[in-house]
Amino acid sequence: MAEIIGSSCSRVVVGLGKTGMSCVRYLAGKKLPFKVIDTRTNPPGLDELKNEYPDVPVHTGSFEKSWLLAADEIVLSPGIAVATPEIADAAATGVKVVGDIELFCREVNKPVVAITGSNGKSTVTSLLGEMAKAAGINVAVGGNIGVPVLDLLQNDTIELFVLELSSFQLETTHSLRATVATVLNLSPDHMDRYVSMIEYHQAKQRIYKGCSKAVYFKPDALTVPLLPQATPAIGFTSGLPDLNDYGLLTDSDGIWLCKGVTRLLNCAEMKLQGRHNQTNALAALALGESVNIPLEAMLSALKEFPGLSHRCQWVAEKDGVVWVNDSKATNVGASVAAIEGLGEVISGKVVLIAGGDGKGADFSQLRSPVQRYVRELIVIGRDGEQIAKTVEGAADCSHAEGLAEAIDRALAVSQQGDTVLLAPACASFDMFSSFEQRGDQFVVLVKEKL
Ligand code: UMA
Ligand code: ADP
Repeated sequence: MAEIIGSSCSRVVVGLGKTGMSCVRYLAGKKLPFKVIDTRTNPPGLDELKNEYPDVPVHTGSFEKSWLLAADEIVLSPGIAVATPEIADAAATGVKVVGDIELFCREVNKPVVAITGSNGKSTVTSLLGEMAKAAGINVAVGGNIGVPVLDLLQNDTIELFVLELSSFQLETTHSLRATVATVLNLSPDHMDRYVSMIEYHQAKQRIYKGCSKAVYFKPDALTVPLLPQATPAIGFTSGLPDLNDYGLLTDSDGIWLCKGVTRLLNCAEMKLQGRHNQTNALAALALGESVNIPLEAMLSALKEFPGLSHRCQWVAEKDGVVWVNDSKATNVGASVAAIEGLGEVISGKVVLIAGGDGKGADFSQLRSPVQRYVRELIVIGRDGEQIAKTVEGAADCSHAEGLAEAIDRALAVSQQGDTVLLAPACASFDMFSSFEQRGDQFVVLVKEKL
């Protein structure tokens, strides 16, 4: 390993987005030599790289194969798959392929909580960060949530790292050894990048490698850690828990978060809404317990945490109709959770706006919740038509050119007691720059039109 870490290692950073630039800053800060490649002709960090690090060799517009083949180590951004032919060819000749998380793992010497799953990652990551803060712990939160992990290392007073990790990041992570790791749930996502669910599952399972403790969602077999029996594990569930697990108890006075037979908090005291957020709260409690965050601080954070923007976010109410922005529902599982979570508690029905870039998904899981809870499905975007075909007959369906037209249609068909829900089950990239832009536009248009 010494030659991989030392300055004699020939290293190529591939990708100049947020991750690539954090790797550049990190390696330059350590005075380690490296080159940079980005396949885009004008990638985001190029000006900063040229201005701040003029001596670093850079190649843009394609993979410079000769650099890749001559490297000892490629530091690969998550947006580029390890299976990309140019990367795979280099790996086949013995070049090590790592990501920013692996560089972080080589350096970190404080407890690390590692969180993955198809949905709920950002919510659980932020919530756990808030729990740690409430306990007076100097915590750093980062990873796929938007702050590259190497940037977190600049502060040497941090006592605890809470990391959201995507399957893309896990593909290039080999020595995580988290203090506690979790796969929150697993449903199809990124099927344009993975050959099958088996490959996606394998990428997610990498989070458990070498962990001291695992937390998993008992009803979802794909989250069960494939680890030696000796590794301690805590389960959480949406039903009644076993003695040392976390779960939910429904009683005449509401739904309770429980550990074993002990009632911890009535869900009515939380601002987070929906069954999926109740299990997210349980996951955060189990993770927090694993890094010794006092229960009292965790419960006080749970009462205060308002949830994140674009995740089942209340936008407005008019004429008895509530408008909700769940633009972050970028896959089918997330959209189903939102439809069911809201559909179960409202007096009317859901008017659903869905569609966008489906990332190769199979939309058939939407059929049953649409049939049960949706008054009308309004489809938008590139794969809207495919969603409409898949759920045909389950509910009324209409097509809109864009968000503005979809909102007009929702205004026309919604009735008192209904909720109009933007939960696209798709990524946004066919029409918007990000899920945030899609959600922001929805919020602005709804406020204009009501
Ligand atoms: N790209 C190229 N050529 C290159 C390098 C990148 O075309 O040489 C393209 C990629 O295909 C991708 C885009 O550029 O479409 C961005 O990729 P990137 O690897 O440069 O991304 P970063 O800006 O570094 O952001 C990444 C994560 N992005 C991805 O995994 C695609 C961010 O998660 C993360 O917040 C950030 O690192 C900090 O850790 C975003 C995301 O969409 C929010 N993640 C996916 C998800 O949540 O579903 C996994
Ligand atoms: P991620 O970071 O994994 O994308 P978020 O916390 O940002 O997760 O939530 C994304 C979407 O997933 C939300 O809009 C919500 O509808 C849905 N969601 C959140 N938690 C869960 C869960 N535990 N199970 C299923 N869906 C969920």
